[in-house]
Amino acid sequence: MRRRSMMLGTGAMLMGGPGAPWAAIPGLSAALPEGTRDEAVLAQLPGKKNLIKLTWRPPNYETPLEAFRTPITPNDRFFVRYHLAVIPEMDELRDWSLTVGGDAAQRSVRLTMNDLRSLPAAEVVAVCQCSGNRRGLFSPHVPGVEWGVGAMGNARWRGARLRDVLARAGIKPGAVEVAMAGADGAVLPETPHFAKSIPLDRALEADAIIAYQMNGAPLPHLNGFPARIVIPGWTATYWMKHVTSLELRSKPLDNFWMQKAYRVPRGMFPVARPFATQDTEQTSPITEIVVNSLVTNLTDGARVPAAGFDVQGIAWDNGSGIKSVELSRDGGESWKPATLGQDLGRYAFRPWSMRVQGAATGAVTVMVRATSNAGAVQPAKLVFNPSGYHHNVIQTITLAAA
Ligand SMILES: Nc1nc2c(c(=O)[nH]1)N[C@H]1C(S)=C(S)[C@@H](COP(=O)(O)O)O[C@H]1N2
Ligand SMILES: [Mo]
Repeated sequence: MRRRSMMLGTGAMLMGGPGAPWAAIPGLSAALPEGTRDEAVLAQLPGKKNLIKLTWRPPNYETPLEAFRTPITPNDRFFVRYHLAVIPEMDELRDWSLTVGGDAAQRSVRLTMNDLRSLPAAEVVAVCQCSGNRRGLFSPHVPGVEWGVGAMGNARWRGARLRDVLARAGIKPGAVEVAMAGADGAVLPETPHFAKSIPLDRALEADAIIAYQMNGAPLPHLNGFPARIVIPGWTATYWMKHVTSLELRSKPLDNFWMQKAYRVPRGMFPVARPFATQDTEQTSPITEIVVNSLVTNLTDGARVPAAGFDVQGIAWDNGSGIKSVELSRDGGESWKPATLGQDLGRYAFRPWSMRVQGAATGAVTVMVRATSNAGAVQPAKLVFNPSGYHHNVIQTITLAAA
């Protein structure tokens, strides 16, 4: 497959019309670094409606708050994140095939899209969330893409099971990881190609898929057309887009993206099942999503009627599912349960809502915290880590009641 740069040039940018100043982007947090706020604009990538542009090359665009009012995030509002700037065009991607091999494979095979579609289809509704979602809200600020709250989305993914695809190649005893690489690449040959690995046992679970559909449609170009990996409950760094190779490995993958990036201090974020082949004494690879929630109908400073108003939002975790969402109006002294909405599956956004009544006029502070079925609860204080991952501190918004 030839590699050439996608033309996200001035033409595409002009389609978005003039940029809006940050204050005009509803829900964009005042806590973001000043430079990020100043430069953030609403813009349209090809095939997308307005997203919040953070960087253009490579494209890093997040979903505006209003698109989270439905528990399924529409394809044309779904965030876009790339590490490297050379993204193949659609006509090149239509020639797609997938090679499956590696030193722990019995043979090397190549699958076309027809092969993939001939395997039994599996479906899962799951949150795709960047490890660095909300990094821009870290205090003190840390380097990296300064995401607000929208480096995530929830979709219904449909595709073939990874284990059925791996079975085509045959798995040798001694296989420990499956490495994945995509069709996008770097401008400079020195830059390490983006490749990631997952533990073999996670790859063999029934919900790990190679998706060719998102919300009933082919994957959008910039969300991984024609096929991407979906590892429900794990952060999106493992959700390889435009996936073109799978490698069964008898040894852990030791590239930059595994050994240096996407790591958290060991023990800081407990997980149900460790990714043991990638642990060091000091750090672990980031894996499972932490429990989190987001208010979607109100933002800091919003005017509300003192007589009564609704607070609505979503909550999600690593797949244990959401047990409860609670609101506090007294700084966290007492909590009242919100009503949970439609359950789209344990890996999905869970909508919730609560009617607040009898607020005094003036400033009303509302805190929201979610608890998972596994018993994890959002922390009162940010769990600081140098790469700015797993931001899930309890959200506090102050409203103006009149
Ligand atoms: N091929 C490829 N896949 C990738 C990436 C990438 O840069 N290239 N980035 C990963 C990261 S870090 C994230 S957060 C998600 C973003 O998925 P999206 O762009 O569909 O929202 O894709 C993942 N898969
Ligand atoms: Mo990410």
